[in-house]
Amino acid sequence: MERDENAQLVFVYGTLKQGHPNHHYFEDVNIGRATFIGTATTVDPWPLVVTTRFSLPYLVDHKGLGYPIRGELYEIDDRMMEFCDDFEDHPQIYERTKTQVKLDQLSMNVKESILSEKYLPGTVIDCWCYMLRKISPKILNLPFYEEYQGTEVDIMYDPAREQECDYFTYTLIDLGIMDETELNR
Ligand code: PCA
Repeated sequence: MERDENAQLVFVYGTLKQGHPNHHYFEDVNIGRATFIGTATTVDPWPLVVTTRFSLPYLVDHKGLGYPIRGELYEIDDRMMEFCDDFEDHPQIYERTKTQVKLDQLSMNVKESILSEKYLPGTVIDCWCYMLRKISPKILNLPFYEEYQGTEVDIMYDPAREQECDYFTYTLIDLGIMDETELNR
C-alpha cells in the first residue's frame, strides 16, 4: 500500500461504511481511490439520528449532545472527495466539516503496510465528516445512537427509493430546511 501525499481523511459513520448500501462507491476505482485506515470514534459526543422519509443517518453539528460516534476512517484522493461532496449534496444537505476522531483498530492492509508508521491506534486524528448543520429543533428530539446499524427505523434505507421521487426536495422538507408550502409555488 503506497503513501499518497495528497490523500485526505474522511470519517464515515453511515451508509458509506463497510456492509452498508453505499460502500461500493469506495471500491469503485473509476470514481477514485479510498483506503480503509481503520475503525475510529469521534473525540466529542454528537447527536446521530436516523430520519427523513429515506431513513438516512445524520450526525448533527450540535457538539455535546449524544455520544462519541463509532465509524470508519478512510484516506481518499481528490476525485473520491469530489464524488462524496456531490453524493452527499454538500453543502446543501450534509456539510463537509472538520472533526477529530480517535483511531481504534487499524485495518489489516494498513497494519501490514508502510501506512502503519503514520497511523497509530489510540491517536487523535483531524479529518472530514459529513454533518448536518442546518438544524431544525425537531431533529434534536429524535433518539440518538452511538453507531449506525441501518436497522434503527422500521423502513430501512434503500438507495433505489431516492430515484423514485425528488430526493433532494423531500429531504430538505423532512429536515425542516425547506417549508412544504414552497413546493407548489
Ligand atoms: N453517508 C455519509 C454521511 C451519512 C451517510 O449516509 C457517511 O456514511 O458518513
